[in-house]
Amino acid sequence: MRVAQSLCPLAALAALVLSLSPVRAAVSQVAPAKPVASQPAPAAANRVTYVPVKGVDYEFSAPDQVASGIVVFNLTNAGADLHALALLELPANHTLREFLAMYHSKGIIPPWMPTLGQTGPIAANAETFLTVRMKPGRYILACLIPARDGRAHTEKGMVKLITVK
Ligand SMILES: [Cu+2]
Repeated sequence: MRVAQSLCPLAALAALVLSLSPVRAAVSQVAPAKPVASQPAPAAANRVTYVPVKGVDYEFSAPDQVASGIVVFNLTNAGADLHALALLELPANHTLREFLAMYHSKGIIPPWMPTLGQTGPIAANAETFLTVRMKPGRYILACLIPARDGRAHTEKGMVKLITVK
């Protein structure tokens, strides 16, 4: 009964609108906005961003900045050696230089550096994908594969700092 009562003014309004064509035109212009308002736009957190990453012997070519949300990294191997993509978070109080120093001297990823994900190694002309949810901050793309001479690919330059906004 309460529903019927609350609908009565709407029915009266509808009748009024139908009897006044200029008003009806105004209402029909406003109407399309209603579904948009009732369905909230996807949150920035669920925005999906495609990020091509080209790996060569020995560096990454990738954008310096990436939008936060769901990020799809597409690594393509344009070199001759095997390459992989590891995604590491660089906390605000640490530097890329610190990461490289520890990784090259001790062969470990610093304990203060979270790993978001890593692809397997891929051969020349192959591709692979890494999908992660990223919040704003600084991150490092690194190829953690040792070269034939035993030196890390990062040591040869296969590391890149990116910023997520
Ligand atoms: Cu590599």
